Amino acid sequence: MKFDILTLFPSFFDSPLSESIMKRAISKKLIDVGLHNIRDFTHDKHKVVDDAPYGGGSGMVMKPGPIVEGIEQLRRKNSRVILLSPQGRPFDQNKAVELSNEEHLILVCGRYEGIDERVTDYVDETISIGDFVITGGELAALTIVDAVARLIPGVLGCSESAKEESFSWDILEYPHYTRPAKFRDKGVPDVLLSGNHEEIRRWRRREALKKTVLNRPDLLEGAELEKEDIKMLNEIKALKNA
Ligand code: 4GY
Repeated sequence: MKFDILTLFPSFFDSPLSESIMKRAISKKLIDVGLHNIRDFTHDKHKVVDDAPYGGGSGMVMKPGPIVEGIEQLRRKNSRVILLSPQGRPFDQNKAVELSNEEHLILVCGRYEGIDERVTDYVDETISIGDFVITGGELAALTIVDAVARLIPGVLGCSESAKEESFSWDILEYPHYTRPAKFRDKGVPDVLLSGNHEEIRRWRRREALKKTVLNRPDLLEGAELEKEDIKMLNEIKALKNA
């Protein structure tokens, strides 16, 4: 899969892409990341990419011209062009799976106070990585590259298969433990050392449900739960109320 990134700071991506999984994915040619400076698509002597906002207000706005020219030069028949912005549709694991089936993603990173709204007519969609503001779209683009790349067959080691996570995203993951068996004054739940796989499975499910009730009750709204889950949830709620 090819990613082309339009940014004012192409070097921002050098170090994240030169480590670990991403580095290996690139050297194995499972992914290819092209970096393109939006400033290179200007035509004026001073390579201006921003200007004051119409209507007044503070800060600068990214001009549409250089970004749209960049998109037009990179776009191919099978490209999907994505603008990163807090005003976009929320990114999630389902979207990552969907994007992992594309051949070519063009990711557009903004800076300053915002991007001229007319750019949205030249992108296929606008995506937000969350309800917060970061200083530029670069970290958002990297998040998408990472979440999508790890779903491509061969990118992760065979020990960690990524595809399964997306099937059941209605509850959070169960807690993990590794050696040492005693850390400071904290032990490991006995059941994990018991060798009783059915008990371990039930314990993990219950802990996952507890975490979900506590941290992400919204996930349970649309969840398809087994009879066993509903029984566990009722027990968890009874414990909460006690
Ligand atoms: N959240 N999800 C996000 C962001 C920074 C001004 C437009 C986000 O995707 N991008 O906060 N981006 C802004 C900075 C220009 C992008």
